[in-house]
Amino acid sequence: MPEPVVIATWPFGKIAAEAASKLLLAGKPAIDAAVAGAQAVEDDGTTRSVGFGGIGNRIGTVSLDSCVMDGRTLDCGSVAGVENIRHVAALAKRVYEKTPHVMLVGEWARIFAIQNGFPLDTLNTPGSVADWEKNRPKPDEPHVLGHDTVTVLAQDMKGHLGGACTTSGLAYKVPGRVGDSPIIGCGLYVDDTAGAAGGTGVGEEIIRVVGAMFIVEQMRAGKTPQEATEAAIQRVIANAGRRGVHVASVCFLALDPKGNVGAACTKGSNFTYAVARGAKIELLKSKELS
Ligand code: SD4
Repeated sequence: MPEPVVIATWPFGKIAAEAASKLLLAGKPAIDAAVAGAQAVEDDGTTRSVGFGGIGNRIGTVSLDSCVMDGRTLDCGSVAGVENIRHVAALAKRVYEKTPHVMLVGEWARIFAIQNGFPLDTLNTPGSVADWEKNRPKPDEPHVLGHDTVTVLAQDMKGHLGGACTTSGLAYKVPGRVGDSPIIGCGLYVDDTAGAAGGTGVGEEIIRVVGAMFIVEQMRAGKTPQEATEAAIQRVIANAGRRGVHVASVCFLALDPKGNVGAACTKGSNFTYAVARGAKIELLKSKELS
């Protein structure tokens, strides 16, 4: 029986990996473990970029994006621009469980949440409001790129893959803006027959390369998870060169059907990620490319 594996973005990925590993070691499916891992970070009020305590948009509203995918069946669900609901990864899962659709957005995603028993919640905390006030850009200043999504990829004891991605998106984003995180194929893609991948960083650049799907298809074609994430980052870098813009912070994770993992990011991203094998969890530093 394969040893369960979890890989999750950023130092708070440890919180996710711990919660996900517990379920995997109890024999639960990868998709449920990934959602539980994402939810543990959504519940952590000190993480300024996910769920409760996430940082607000330009007008101070916390608006959440999430998606989930089950590698066994390609079942996937997604919600975007959701306010006042904390557990958006679980909500994204509910979308494919309860409707024939993949994605719900905005006010109607919130109504769907209420219909499904998710409580209305205040996502701002005193700390997140204070941080928002302290760091807010002036109206004519460019975007402040504060970010950090949690993306969780898991493999269960039956060898199946599952993933979840949840975020409050870029800090101070324009109201209504949606990044890569709730878009299947961009922030997350999971297919038992090829692998799982996910991203964090400036969503506009991840969307431009359809990052997660690109990486999974590279693995399908024979690349290792490490090679596949590096190929995606090279493409992000090439795009910036071609467009004459600076290279944004973009980071990718991947997990193949054999339980091998890989990670790569653009220079200066300072990207760390958690890897759990069985009950052992470690924090690793990603390779940076320029
Ligand atoms: C977004 N990719 O909304 C997200 C933000 C993020 O690490 O990941 N930050 O663009």
